[in-house]
Amino acid sequence: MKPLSECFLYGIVDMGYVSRELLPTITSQLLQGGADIIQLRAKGYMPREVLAIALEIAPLCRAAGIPFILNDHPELVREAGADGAHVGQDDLPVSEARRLAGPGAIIGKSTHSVEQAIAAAAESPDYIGFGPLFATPTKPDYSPIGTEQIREIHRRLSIPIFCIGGIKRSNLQKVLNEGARRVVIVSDLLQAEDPTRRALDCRSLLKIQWASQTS
Ligand code: 3NM
Repeated sequence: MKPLSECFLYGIVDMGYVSRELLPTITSQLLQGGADIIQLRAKGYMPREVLAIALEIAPLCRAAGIPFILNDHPELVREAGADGAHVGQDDLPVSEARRLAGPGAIIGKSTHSVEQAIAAAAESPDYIGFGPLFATPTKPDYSPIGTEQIREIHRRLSIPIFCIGGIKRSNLQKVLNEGARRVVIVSDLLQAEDPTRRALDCRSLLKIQWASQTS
């Protein structure tokens, strides 16, 4: 499985955007487009439904060698054949999520400010999300935090940081210029006419940035 250190484009299959029937198709499209890590986000679904859906997605990610993460539900990680879980600020602490998900699981945590990111890092997640950078219909109740603190948070933390929230192909270069290295993109990939093409475009920008930073 691809290590997190090599994950730059994080795709979320969000059931707010994709019907259950189309979920495997869109997951495959994102994988073909070079998504390095996939999360299933099924807000409002019962745990048994999340499990059933996850069991359809997990083999696709496994075959692609890509980590598969559940939004919430660390207790389902093993049964679902997932590789980890992502928790929010109001969810379980990282240590509890890790205990439920079992040994070796990837645990990520959402953060919405520099202070939260630093506090979250002290819980030793495998990665954090940092955002929302911009206003987004995917998480309408959250105020955007802007791009000004991206560099600071990368200076202060050494774990993988995935910038998130309102990131699109059209503003990705700006986000990268502001210091982001890894991003989560949800609606811009899921609503694209050709999600594979859109993911490939985003992935190539991320790759160019990554190559320039390491050369
Ligand atoms: N979490 P889009 S922002 C799921 O800031 C989620 O923690 C966020 O979707 C956070 O790419 C967000 O469509 C929505 O804006 C990201």
